[in-house]
Amino acid sequence: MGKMKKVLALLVSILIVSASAAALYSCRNEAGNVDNDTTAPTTTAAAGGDETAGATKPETTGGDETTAADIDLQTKVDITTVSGTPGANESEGPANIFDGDSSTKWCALQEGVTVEWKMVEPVKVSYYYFTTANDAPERNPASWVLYGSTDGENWVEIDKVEGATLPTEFFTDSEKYTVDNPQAYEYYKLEITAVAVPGTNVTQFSEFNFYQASEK
Ligand SMILES: [Ca+2]
Repeated sequence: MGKMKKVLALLVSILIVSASAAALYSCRNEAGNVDNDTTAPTTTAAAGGDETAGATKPETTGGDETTAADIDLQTKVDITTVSGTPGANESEGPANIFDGDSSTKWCALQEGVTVEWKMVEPVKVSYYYFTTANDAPERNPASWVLYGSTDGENWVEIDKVEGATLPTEFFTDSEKYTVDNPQAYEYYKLEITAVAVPGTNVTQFSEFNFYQASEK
């Protein structure tokens, strides 16, 4: 009987291992689907500027009905114009906050950093949020000022936040910050004036997500 139990236990173990392997495989498939999905918002966002086109693609807009018509402003950043406090190395520069990829970050070796950029056309920032990076939440932005400009020289303060707490979890979206009475600007500037733990001497985040709400 003891041997029978051992054989049974072995069989059960094999089944569990097989099931786990199957689960892992299906996770990979799901991850693949997620990757596919990440391209969908870009398509949706591109169509967002043209509400008629968006309406003809219910399969891409149906997933997120409340923001389907909002414009993902990352798609309207002229990426060649992004400049600011350099990253710790060439692969961690400020343009990384607009690539829609939480695995790439802007990581600057100081507190008090600035990034400026030009949009391909004037846009209104209705709301925005950050995505944290892959490590070190003490480097998260805690205070910042967002500016807009029509000429890239004269700046208007759009929003100012002090003492915010971003998620300590990695690769995680912050809460949304709403801009009161958004106006159209072609140029934007973001100053991060403090990080979560003063004295860290490093500022980082992976994404600056910003949207123009649909006007109905
Ligand atoms: Ca990124």
